[in-house]
Amino acid sequence: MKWGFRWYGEKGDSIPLNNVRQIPGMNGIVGTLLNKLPGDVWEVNEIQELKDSIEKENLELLGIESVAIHDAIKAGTAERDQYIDNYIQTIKNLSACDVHMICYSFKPIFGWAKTTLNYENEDGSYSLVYDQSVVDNMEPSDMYKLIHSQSKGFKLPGWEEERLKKFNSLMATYEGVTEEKLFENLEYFLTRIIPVCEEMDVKMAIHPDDPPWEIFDLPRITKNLEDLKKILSIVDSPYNGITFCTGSLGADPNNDLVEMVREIGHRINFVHFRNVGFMGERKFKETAHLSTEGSLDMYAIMEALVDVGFEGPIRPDHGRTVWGEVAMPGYGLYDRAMGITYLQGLHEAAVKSKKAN
Ligand SMILES: [Mn+2]
Repeated sequence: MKWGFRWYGEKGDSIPLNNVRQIPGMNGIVGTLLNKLPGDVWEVNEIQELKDSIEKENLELLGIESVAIHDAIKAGTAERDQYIDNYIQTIKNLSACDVHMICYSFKPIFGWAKTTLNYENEDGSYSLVYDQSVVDNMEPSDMYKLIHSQSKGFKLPGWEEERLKKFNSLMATYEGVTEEKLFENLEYFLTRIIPVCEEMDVKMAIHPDDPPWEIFDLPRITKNLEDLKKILSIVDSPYNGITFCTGSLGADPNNDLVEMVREIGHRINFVHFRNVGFMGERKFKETAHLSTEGSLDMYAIMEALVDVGFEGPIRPDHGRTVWGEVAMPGYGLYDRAMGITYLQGLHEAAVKSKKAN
């Protein structure tokens, strides 16, 4: 596995790359260009600049998270072809810079949602929490206000203010887009881009829904094993793969993560590793990464990944905010560093126990 860390760039992240470099066993960064809006072409010189800044610290650019999909593609409007052309150009430009993995999601409007970004745990650390009962009592547009009021001034991925300004027209864009329609639009997109990905050696990795159920009546098509299998069958290619996000899929207790890895592990192109703690019906918090701190069996998941021979990039996903750190909610240095050290330990144990048996 390639051990990675999500990093938002010199201007967008509070954490100096050198600090990431000091985490034991770290191989690289999953990076992004924060100035890019969905639909923009990522130019070679911009990608190269990002790559150079990472390589200067002896780290590798393991992939991009995310190259966002324009709403015209997701909603299937008349302008989609031009944006797919742009996307294809970005794939080619990434390949020209020797970058080979793109994490993306295909979710209308809300990429991820939480209701509390700074929930205080008993030990004084802070977690992100999702509570469906809060969402049930609010308007979709209020979700933006709720998230922004808690972002501590950080620009949060997927909650760009530029999109908020166009919120009503965005909602209108998705009018009539059912789950079936959204799936067809993904099919249209993948059918066009995957042949290019194959040629360019760039692996796509779709991120599951967070939370993995419908919110505000917007369709969701990456919620469970059935959904993911359906997506993988659109184009039967290793380049059409998934981001296995344990915290997203694991928020639904009906999702058996070990079974998922065993069934579709050969198509996992990227792993997000984090734990969640169930607090009630459709209510959960993002805990520390350890199995004992949350509801998921992290060792069993790691063991399954080792068993299926996963060799791609893996990173600790959202952590708590601890030790008084001032950081983007979910993306502090300390708890994610503890998280990756723990998951490297799980990995070593799983590999050695497999050899012993
Ligand atoms: Mn994730």
